[in-house]
Amino acid sequence: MLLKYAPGATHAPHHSTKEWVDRISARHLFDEGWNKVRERIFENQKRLGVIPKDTKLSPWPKDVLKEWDQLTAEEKKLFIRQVEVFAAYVAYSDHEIGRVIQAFDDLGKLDNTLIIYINGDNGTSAEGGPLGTPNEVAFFNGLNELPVNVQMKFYDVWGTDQTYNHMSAGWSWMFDAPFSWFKQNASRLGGTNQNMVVSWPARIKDKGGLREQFVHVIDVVPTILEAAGISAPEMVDGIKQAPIEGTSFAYTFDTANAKAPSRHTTQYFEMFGQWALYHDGWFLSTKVNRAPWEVYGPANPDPLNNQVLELYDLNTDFSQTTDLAAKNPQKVKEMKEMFVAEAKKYQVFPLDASVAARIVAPRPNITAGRTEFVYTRPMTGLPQGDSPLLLNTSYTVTADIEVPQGGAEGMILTSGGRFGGCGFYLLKGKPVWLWNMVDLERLKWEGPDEVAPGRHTVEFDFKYDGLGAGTLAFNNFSGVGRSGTGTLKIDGKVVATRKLEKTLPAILQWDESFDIGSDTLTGVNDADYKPPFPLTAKLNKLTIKVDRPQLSPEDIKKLEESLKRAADAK
Ligand SMILES: [Ca+2]
Repeated sequence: MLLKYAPGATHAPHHSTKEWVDRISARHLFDEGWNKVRERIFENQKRLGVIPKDTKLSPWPKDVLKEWDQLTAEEKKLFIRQVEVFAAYVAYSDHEIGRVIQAFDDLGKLDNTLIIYINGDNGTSAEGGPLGTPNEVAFFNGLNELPVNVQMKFYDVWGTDQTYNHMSAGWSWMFDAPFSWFKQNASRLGGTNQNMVVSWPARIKDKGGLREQFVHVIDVVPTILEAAGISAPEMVDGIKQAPIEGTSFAYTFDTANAKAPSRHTTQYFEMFGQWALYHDGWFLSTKVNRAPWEVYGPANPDPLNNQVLELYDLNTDFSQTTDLAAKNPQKVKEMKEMFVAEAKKYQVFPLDASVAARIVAPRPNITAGRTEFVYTRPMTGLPQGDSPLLLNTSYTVTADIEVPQGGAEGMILTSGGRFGGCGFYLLKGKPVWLWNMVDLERLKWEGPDEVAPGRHTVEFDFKYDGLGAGTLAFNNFSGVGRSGTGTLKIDGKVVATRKLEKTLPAILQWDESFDIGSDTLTGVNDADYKPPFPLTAKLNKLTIKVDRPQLSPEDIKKLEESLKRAADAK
């Protein structure tokens, strides 16, 4: 029997229960701040023997993150709340994992059960930015430093369904001790090095033993196969399988092999154009050139070569603190060639250092090449990727409805939800178009009168002012998130007009769907209605026309010139 238990924890949003948050808060674990607590974690790691005694604690990144003593009282209060909610989430999920293991014990099966416990697949995430955020959807729309006074409005509901919360990156750096940097930084051990616990009482006799062999997460499957005494299938349902690429670490189970050399000798790492190569204890790494919260702005145009390369000897330098590249230029050259070979072998090329531009870039889907979408009946649950995207474009949404005697209410069309999205609905009979600007502001167009009984056309038209997502191909963000003017009409007559100075540039709340005739999960405006908010008028037809901006030859010329200037400046 194989069980893979993978909770959402501790990915953002950090959602625990009040019981766990109260339990953690009562312990005041973080009151001394991230610098002091980090030093304590480091001392504990040495005391427990999980890091070598001579490990150096990587320095605090003063140019990127403030030291705790530099913070205001309000910042400290907010950040402690953020980390207590995160810690409650960790403790809560750890408790639930304990229940799963207990269930095997209750069955009398624990002795002959192999348990592999990995509490992350990367370092701690820093996508909350230096200040944390009550809403990660805001982060992915470029609002990566929400002022503390804005965040304090969410203090009491932090970690509940009213927030899509993440913590300050100061805590993330702390949790990655003794290493530096975070998830996304594939060239730093703070972005990749995780502890792992393996238990199998019937087979592993070295209870409490420590192992330091280099092991990668891709080694888990070969280890399970070896433990179970089976080999990977060559064919599944008539389809030839790709080879398993990891190396079993079952040899480390034997006490005699406690100090055996690692059998996994070479491994590449890459994410968003930051890369590294491990080989026999040596570690070639690109110098970090972008903090994980810096997702907008031009990307490194040549992530393979436009890098500062650093070299570490992890045999003697556990925490990647002493750069030996200048002393070993030949080794650097050889390892870069080895990275290129590994990257070719495992389909890593082409390297792409862009982040936000990749989020915005259209994926192959059913909407490709279409400009008009007609829906003839209510439906829910359409993934946003298969629905017309209304960002960075002009569009017209037209609903042909029949209002019964006594009037109607309910959702005509919605996409996204509480943390960012749009809605087109009848509220106490009046038509409303609403843009939820990542839960910080709600921009509303509302007709002054109820739509009378009978057949009507309700329409929302938006004229976008920017050049659109086409500028991203030139490493240029000027086309997205720009202004535009929305007009709400009933039977062709204008009832509300409003100009937006800015629009959402990247993404709606990603775990909500595109719904017609009702609203699933969260609503875009809790003040107006509660989902599912079914439409009580009859929907004859809903038409969405999208008029995406096209770059003119002059626009393209200008963008090419600015791209060339940027490249020359490097
Ligand atoms: Ca919804």
